[in-house]
Amino acid sequence: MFEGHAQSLSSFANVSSFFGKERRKVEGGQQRLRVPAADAVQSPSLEVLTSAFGMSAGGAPPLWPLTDYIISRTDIKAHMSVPANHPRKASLDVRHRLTGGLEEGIVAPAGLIAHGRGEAFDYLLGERTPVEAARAERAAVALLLAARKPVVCVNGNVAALCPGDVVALASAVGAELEVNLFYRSGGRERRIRRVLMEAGAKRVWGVGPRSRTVPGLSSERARADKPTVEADVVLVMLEDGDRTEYLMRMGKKVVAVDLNPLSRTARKASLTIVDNVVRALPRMTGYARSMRKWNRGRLALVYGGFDNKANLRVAESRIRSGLKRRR
Ligand code: PTJ
Repeated sequence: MFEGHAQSLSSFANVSSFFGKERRKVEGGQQRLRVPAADAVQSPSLEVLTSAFGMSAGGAPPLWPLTDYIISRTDIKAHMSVPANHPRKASLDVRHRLTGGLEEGIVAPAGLIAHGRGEAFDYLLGERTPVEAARAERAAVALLLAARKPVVCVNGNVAALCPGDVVALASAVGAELEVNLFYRSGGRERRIRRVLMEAGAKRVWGVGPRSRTVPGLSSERARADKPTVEADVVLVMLEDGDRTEYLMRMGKKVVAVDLNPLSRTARKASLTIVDNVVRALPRMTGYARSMRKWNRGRLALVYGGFDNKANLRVAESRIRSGLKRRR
């Protein structure tokens, strides 16, 4: 939730038409305003907003954090193109997929923070896929190919960063695609489904009201759809928290992609890939294509011989030595 003080609004303003379901009257003075974050990202242009508050777009905006946020959306657009010779172009281009995704109502505002955390780890990894990550990716693909009912879960960050890659991987391993969100709203679910369909998905689950099908889990991530409920192997990406543990309590194997080897998800998953999702997914699709015809016995040799805890220790020590290298 966004919370802010509406300080300089002189008259009533009904914000419900802008921000969806949550209807609040805002009076002058220091009244708290609560707006669902997921709906705020669908917010109107600055002109629409300011005229509704009886101001011109050029006039002084209220001291209102949400307005600052909307102003910054216009700045985002203006600064999206990075010169070809910029030394950090690749990294900035990836960032802009997220800021663009925020603007389109796909990425949750907190997704930008999550990405920043990932970037820090990636920087220490040297922004490339180390050998232990490649090993984990190959083992994960073997596990997914051997699964009876694999599912690939997609959140806002993944949908914005690499929609084509996630669709290609799901198709290469024969997995269902399911939207699973921490900051869940019907609008975000539908927009993410649309992005995946545009990237070539035939069917996307996880859209529409569902009961909480992951027992014990209290966040919105508990609203799993049929493929996750029935899955034997679940691929989760960029989602630290407790869902992995609860899925494992349901008897599933969980594959996690997470640049932080110390995260709760990375530590609890059956198989953890410490790599940037934008590099991991295309590489995994390549492995899947080369292993597609392997029988279950041969696949089992690959994932059965993989030691997740030992691999995580290598990933962690690489990041620690990355800290020394960068000094
Ligand atoms: O779209 P929603 O509503 O489901 O919300 C998604 C976010 C990302 C906001 C939510 O899942 C979240 O808050 O995630 P966390 O708890 O910050 O965890 C994200 C994890 O992913 C962190 O451990 C990051 O280091 C890691 N990470 C971030 N970017 C990448 C990444 N791992 C791999 N590749 C990345 N590009």
